[in-house]
Amino acid sequence: MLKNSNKQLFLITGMLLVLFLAACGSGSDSEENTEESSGSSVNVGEEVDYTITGIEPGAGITVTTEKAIEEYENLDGWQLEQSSTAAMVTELEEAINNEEPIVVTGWNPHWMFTKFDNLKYLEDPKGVYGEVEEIKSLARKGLEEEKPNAYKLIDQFNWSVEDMESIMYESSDSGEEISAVAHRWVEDNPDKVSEWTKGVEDVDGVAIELVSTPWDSERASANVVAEVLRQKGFEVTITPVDVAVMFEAVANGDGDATLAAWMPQTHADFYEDHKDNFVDLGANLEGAKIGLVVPEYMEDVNSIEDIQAK
Ligand code: PBE
Repeated sequence: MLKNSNKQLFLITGMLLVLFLAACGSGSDSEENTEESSGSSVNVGEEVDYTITGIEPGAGITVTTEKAIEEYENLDGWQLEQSSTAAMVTELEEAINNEEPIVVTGWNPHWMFTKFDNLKYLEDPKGVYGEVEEIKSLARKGLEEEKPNAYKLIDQFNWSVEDMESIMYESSDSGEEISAVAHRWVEDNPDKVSEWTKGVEDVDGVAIELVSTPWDSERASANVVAEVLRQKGFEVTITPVDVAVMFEAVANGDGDATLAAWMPQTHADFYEDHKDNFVDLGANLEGAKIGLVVPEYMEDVNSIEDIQAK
């Protein structure tokens, strides 16, 4: 009996504590809100510790963000926290759940804009991140002569942001592997697939290596094209590597092709370094984008220039 009433007491104290803390929390929240709405200087920089939450060190958007920090005077003293896309998304989710400020590196196609429907790109008056990006296919020199059917198929591969995102959403939603979802996408989209395979002859076990990057967008495209190549009789390997290694591999012939070159801004430096040593097959997707992204509740921050210097 005594035990039970003790438990109850704990329970009641616990509940009171939760209520008390919740009241404190909402109190400080509304204080913040009044400060913001009264237009007084809420220093977002200070609140986020002058840190942009970024992704992997090997990403093009990481290089581009380092450039932005150099070019925008108001980003003086800011740093880019580099970790992984998964860690960045987790931090973004936590910030959104607490309505706290956060500045992240973001891009489309990606499911982050569906999962969080309150994100906005910051204006970029200096154009560091560019307007729109396209994703290009690059082939190694000699591929056209040596494996003409693979070259033709890769050259004809072309799809939309919505196509790519549908695979990314489905996989992030269900937890199913991108390769499995991509496989199904190929079954469900015979019209697109037949455009890509027009004039492509079947082969018997010719090996082909696609070099790619490890992001979901690129896993989607690589797996879709790999599946179509396999249906044509190719033995396909997908090798996910850093952006720098991907460009090197296509340039020195270690890999046959990539479907993952983001241009004209994201991978500009890598492209420039190697452009004499690969064949540019043009865009396979148009309408991609990269930039700095914040939640919409950061109402006073609409442009990169609205961020305060340290
Ligand atoms: N991304 C997604 C990559 C390309 C694909 C924007 C994170 C990057 O290199 O930054």
